[in-house]
Amino acid sequence: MQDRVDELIKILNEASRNYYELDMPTITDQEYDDLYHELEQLEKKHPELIRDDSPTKRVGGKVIDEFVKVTHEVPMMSLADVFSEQEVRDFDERVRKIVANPVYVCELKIDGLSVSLLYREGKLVRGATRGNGVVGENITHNVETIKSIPLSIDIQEEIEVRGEIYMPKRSFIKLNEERQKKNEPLFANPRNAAAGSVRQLDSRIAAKRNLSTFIYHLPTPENFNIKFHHDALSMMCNLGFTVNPNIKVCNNIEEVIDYIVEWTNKRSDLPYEIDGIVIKVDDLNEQQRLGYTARTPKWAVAYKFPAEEVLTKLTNIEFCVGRTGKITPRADLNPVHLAGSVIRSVTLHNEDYIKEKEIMINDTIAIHKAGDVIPEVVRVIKERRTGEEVPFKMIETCPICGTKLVRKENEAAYYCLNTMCDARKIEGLIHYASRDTMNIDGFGESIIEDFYNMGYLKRIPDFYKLYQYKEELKELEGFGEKSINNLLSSIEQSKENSLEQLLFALGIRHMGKKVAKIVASHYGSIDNIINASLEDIASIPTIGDIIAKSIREYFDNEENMEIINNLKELGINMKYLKEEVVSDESFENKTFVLTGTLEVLTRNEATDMIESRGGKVTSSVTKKTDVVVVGKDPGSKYDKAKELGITIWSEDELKNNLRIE
Ligand code: 3BD
Repeated sequence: MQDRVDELIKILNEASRNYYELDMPTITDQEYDDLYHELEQLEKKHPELIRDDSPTKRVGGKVIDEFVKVTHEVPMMSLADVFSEQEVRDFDERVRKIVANPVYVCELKIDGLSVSLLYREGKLVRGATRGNGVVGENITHNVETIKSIPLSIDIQEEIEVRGEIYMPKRSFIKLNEERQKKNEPLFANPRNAAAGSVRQLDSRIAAKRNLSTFIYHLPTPENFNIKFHHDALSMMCNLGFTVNPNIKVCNNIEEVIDYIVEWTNKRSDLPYEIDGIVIKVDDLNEQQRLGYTARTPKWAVAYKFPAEEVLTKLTNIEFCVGRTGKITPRADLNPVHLAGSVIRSVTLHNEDYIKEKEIMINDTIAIHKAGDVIPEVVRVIKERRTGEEVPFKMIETCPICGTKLVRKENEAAYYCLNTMCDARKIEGLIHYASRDTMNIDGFGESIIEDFYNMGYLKRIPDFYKLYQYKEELKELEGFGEKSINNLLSSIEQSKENSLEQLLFALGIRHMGKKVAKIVASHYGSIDNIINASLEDIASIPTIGDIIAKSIREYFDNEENMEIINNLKELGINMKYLKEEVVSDESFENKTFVLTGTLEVLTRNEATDMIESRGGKVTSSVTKKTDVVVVGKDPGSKYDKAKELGITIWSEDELKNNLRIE
């Protein structure tokens, strides 16, 4: 029996190494599954035969209560970033001041998240995130599910290795497709998807996510008599870790530059994302001589790629009518691949934007992804003009209802002011159902448009009468009993939403998510708002005159009041439901200070989220401060925090701790 178990473990582990590390599958998925199943059955009957390195131990099911902090014996450093060939040469100059003829190792900079793996007596005993470099979090339960990480290695001494956990591009696309189908929020990029997977308490999630690793650092080479970084990489590879095969030992900076050029061009062919090249001095003695700054080694830099950019032809400019009647020009493009997706159109914002960028129809334009998500026009390639270009002309009437458009004072945008315009009504209904408002699952934009055009859904209250047409809807293409039931039940569910969601959903001018929250919590119920005077509304802190006026106007309008009364009759909740504070160890009763510019979150958002988890945000750093969150260009608060030895988080770390993508 033991023999068969041993044999199965050997075959399965080898197959998975061939598949994940060498990219050369040796058995089919079906064969793998069958052998795996056989092993599972044997282990179930004879638990005494279960070995530590059995592949069945990788698929987790354990749920742990919270992340335990771990202190990195050797701190995990940061890397200094450089952005141009010149800065790479400058780095070489600095190195040469200390060592005569440096040899460099170039590595692809994997866009994932750093991990530390600790082995004792040949067994994986701890996996940890980088955290702030000194203190990370214990993620052993998730790390154990990653197939490219060996659970046991052939070395008895304690050894730590470090590397990057990443999600392959294809797995990321597949994951997002699945999430889209389930109407779950999408991950912005593979790195966030990997980070989101690893920071799950339930290891079954990470186990399903197809994560992989590349190992690139041995923090204690002296223990293994290693003299060169490239030898450390070979040793780790021989131990069974996955080391990226595309490393290069370079004898001078010209070879380094060649490597950078080569991979800048080949980067999109890789099955995983890289965001730059890491350049390291190979000789560990020389590394010692070069030393460290407070946060980074002086013997390494990261060359960061410029944001990806592609050229394509702008074939037409169309106009979209928004919920508020705002007209937005949108460019149709010849479809192109850009940073992992196919781009067919890009927003041109408004007339001024098009004029400023001198965009003409049929132009060749360069596009990139702003913040790596939303495509944006970078510039027109005027050298490519052929004479076939057509100047842009702003339309004067609404493309849907034909009403004359107006340009408001001090605004770049034109508006269709016809409140009966079909486009505006459809957009208003889409807004009502969307995630940030009433969050009615299963209602894609095109479904709402179809229902509108078929007459089932003309006004907001109609959502709650759709059940009357259940039989008709079931017959529509793309629908069935099940999807209609799901849709109707999420419509029902939306009746229980809190007042701020409804306020935002109604489409009151200037009523955004934050204002809705403030107004809802101030008044508690919609009746109190309806009965409030203009002055009373305007006296709420942070609510300005313009917003107050627009709220008053909305509720003074008869048609709007009819909608409200209809919704009331239909049983929609119109009271503010106090949010429960989610208790969260990292935030509860802790005092935070934000300094510097945050790039993704606004200050208010960060404050809200910290507070909703039981934390407090204050403005000055004192001994009582628990965490200082440092954005771009931080001021003296950052220095003070370092001086006082207070925990410092980057914006990324804040987001990780908040578990947001
Ligand atoms: C990679 C540091 C040193 C050991 C410090 C030289 C900053 C993320 O492929 N080498 C690599 C990669 C990352 C590295 C080092 N080599 N540090 C490396 C790295 N091939 N991505 N990083 N890191 C890892 C970081 N992470 C989060 C926040 C701040 N810094």
